[in-house]
Amino acid sequence: MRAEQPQAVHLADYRVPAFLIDHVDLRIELFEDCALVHSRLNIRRNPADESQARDLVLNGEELGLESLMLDGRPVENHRVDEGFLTVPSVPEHFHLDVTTRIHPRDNTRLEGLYQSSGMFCTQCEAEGFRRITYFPDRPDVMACYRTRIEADREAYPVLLANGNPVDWGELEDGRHQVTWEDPYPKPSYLFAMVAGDLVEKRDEFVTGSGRTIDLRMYVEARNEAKCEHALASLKKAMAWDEEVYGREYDLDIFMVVAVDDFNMGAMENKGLNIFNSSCVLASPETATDAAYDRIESIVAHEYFHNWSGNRVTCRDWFQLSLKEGFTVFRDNQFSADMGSPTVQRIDHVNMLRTAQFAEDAGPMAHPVRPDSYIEIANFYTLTVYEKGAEVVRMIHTLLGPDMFREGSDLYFARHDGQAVTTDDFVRAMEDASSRDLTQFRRWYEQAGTPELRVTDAFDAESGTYTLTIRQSCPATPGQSHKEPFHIPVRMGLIASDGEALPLDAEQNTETVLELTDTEHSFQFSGLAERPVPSLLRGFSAPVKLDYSWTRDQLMFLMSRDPDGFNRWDAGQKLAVDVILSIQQGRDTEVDPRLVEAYRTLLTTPGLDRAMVARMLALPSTAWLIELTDEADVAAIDGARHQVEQTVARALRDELLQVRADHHPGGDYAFEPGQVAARSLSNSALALLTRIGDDQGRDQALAQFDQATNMTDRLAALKALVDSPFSQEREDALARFHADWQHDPQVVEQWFAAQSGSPWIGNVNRVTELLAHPAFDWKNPNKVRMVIGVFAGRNLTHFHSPDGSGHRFLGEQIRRLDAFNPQISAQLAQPLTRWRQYAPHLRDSMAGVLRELRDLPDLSRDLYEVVTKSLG
Ligand code: 0A1
Ligand code: ZN
Repeated sequence: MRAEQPQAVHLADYRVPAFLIDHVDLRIELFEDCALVHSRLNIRRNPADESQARDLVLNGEELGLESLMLDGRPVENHRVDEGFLTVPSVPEHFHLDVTTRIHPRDNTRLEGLYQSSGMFCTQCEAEGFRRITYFPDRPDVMACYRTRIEADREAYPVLLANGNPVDWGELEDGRHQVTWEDPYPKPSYLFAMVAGDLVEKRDEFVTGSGRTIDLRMYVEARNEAKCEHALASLKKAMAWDEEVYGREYDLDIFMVVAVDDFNMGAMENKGLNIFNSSCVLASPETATDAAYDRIESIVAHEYFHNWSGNRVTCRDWFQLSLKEGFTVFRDNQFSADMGSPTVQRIDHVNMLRTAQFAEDAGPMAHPVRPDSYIEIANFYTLTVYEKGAEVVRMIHTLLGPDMFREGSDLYFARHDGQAVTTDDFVRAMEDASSRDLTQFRRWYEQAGTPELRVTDAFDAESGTYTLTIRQSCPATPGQSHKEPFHIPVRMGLIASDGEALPLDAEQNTETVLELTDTEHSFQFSGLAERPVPSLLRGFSAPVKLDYSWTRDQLMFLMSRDPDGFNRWDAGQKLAVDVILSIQQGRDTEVDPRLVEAYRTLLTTPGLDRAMVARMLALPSTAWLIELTDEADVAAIDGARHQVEQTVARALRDELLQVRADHHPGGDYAFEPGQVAARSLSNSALALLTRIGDDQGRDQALAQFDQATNMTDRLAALKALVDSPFSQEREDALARFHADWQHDPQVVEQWFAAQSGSPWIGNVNRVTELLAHPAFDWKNPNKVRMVIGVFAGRNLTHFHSPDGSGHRFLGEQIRRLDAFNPQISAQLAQPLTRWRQYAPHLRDSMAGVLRELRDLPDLSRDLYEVVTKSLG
């Protein structure tokens, strides 16, 4: 057990800062074994602070204090306690000069200033700046920064910080300096600097108002050929934000840097975005379509933060969804506009429903705006990001696109340069639209996934159809009772001939029902027959919906629902019902209607191939677990496997035809038509190899040999890995590694193809991977690709009935926690869901959590996850 228990921070305790900082002047001297950080802070008392505190209290972690002067005179009565520097009885206005010594080379937490592959870089969100210098490290203290970086010229020719470069030059001893100035006030979490031997790729973007912005990407020389896609994505995002939100970029330079060691995906530092290499670098030979897609949306996400996050930022970390929920919504809209909106929505909802719903149903459930936290790094969650984005989407649905745009214009105009709350965001939406969102605000305050129970009745005589919807929401930690939510349910009614029925006097065939009470009834009249309801179109609210469609109705909706999302969802519901009926012994055979529905999909000409690929994918094991009480993973997997085998065997000819119709060739382009064709063809290949089909195997081997892009090559590799062809699989893995061992990002894919494989990724295999020379404990991507993928995606082996997968994870978490607590806490997530599982799994997961809890030297990050989940 930890010696002292970390304390929680509560939203209710928020107080305005006692002191404000107008200007920060930094001089950072970089050396091989340490860095000296000289900071001059212009400080004044905050007139809004009622406490009239006399003492200045600054945050600081693991800093060597070298000198401290107030208005030019050494301070002698200061105190340094764990985490704080206190300067007693300071004047109204003053400047403080602080010099700290830090050790970036030994910084394995990757928070603050650290070294990665020989370069220096920073990560300050949420509380990393306090590991660089003493500062009021909270987002509502916004200041203008001037940053001078000094380093050896040969080893670190590139020196970057936020803003525009204003001065540079040679220094003694082969050193040089570059000085940057950022004119926009910002919180410390947006500070960034980089020093390294990097190549620069340049591009430019002309804004709507005619300013030319210098775009620069900085990467290690070996990655020079992997910048094009990110730069193209950036330009698209810049144009899109002008067009859709009226937001122009505001500095003269926008820089993107790729680093290999990074705890998260990327970071939106003002004018100097820093990316995990895996989220920004791509070439057709090394990155898959999925990676291209992810890069496009992450580049856009970070860029969009320039307004939703940087110009208007968060008052405190409880408001994190103010910037994250809104920015994820914006990047989802952007991705929808760049490709197929329906496919984008399906992929997004699929992730939300499996992972976020599980979080919301577990011991770590928290509102989109949490009330308390122990370690804020643990609150960069799917709830804050993804559910937060769904909440913004619902506002968009309720207001309509035009009012929503007026609301966002008002929000940006009203709060530019401020640190604000989610409530300020909602108020701007209300003020612009004159809609009352009082009840809607509960989405920010109440945790848990609401459940809608829908029943209906048809009165043939009067032709009236009545839908009755009851809402409820399960208890979550600290919230036993929930008030009803304001829920938009987009829907339509369909006649037996497939016609979309008019719902009102204006003959609209689609409407948004607004639920505000616990129970609501809605009537539709003038109907000749009982319609089939199509509910929650486009997944208009993050809820679970229960209505007893028959299997025939689901098949009907799969082909006839005008809403593409609901066509997919009907297929998922049908497949879930078929799989769970087998698992629960209600059926012994796979319902032939499922096979026929898939056959229709494969043989109907003209369907969007990307949609067909999505519709053919059986519901994931994770989603089936989410739908089951006391989930017995092996039994669920067994049933799913039986259905998959039956479907693939029955459709062998059609799958081969799909393969025959696909003629790869020509140059790779990340373009919707090509992406869709590859995705369907590779889905067919995977099904064929999984049933051990010889022709499938030959095609996989040929594709593996001949593919000129990574999408097809990796798909062929995975098809062989997840198949009974053991010799071919091991040969392909060996060749893939031999071909790509020089490229860390491809090696990461090679790791994941094994650790995530339900066929081969058992504890023995994953243990072997940890011992592989390419595995590196200090590199979060490698750790995620081996341990994270095993525990998060390979549920078959992670939940091995003997508990070996759980114990394996516990051991690795323990090891990692000693040097990178953010990563150890992230990896512990799968264990937190223990209550969802069958008793034998539950006991073994909780046992591992208890062992972790009892460790004497547990980090705060892991302590919070472990104690709350056992809680
Ligand atoms: N704000 C970044 C991601 C990010 C999240 C948490 C971090 O540290 C705890 C760091 C970065 C984004 O949304 O892209
Ligand atoms: Zn973000």
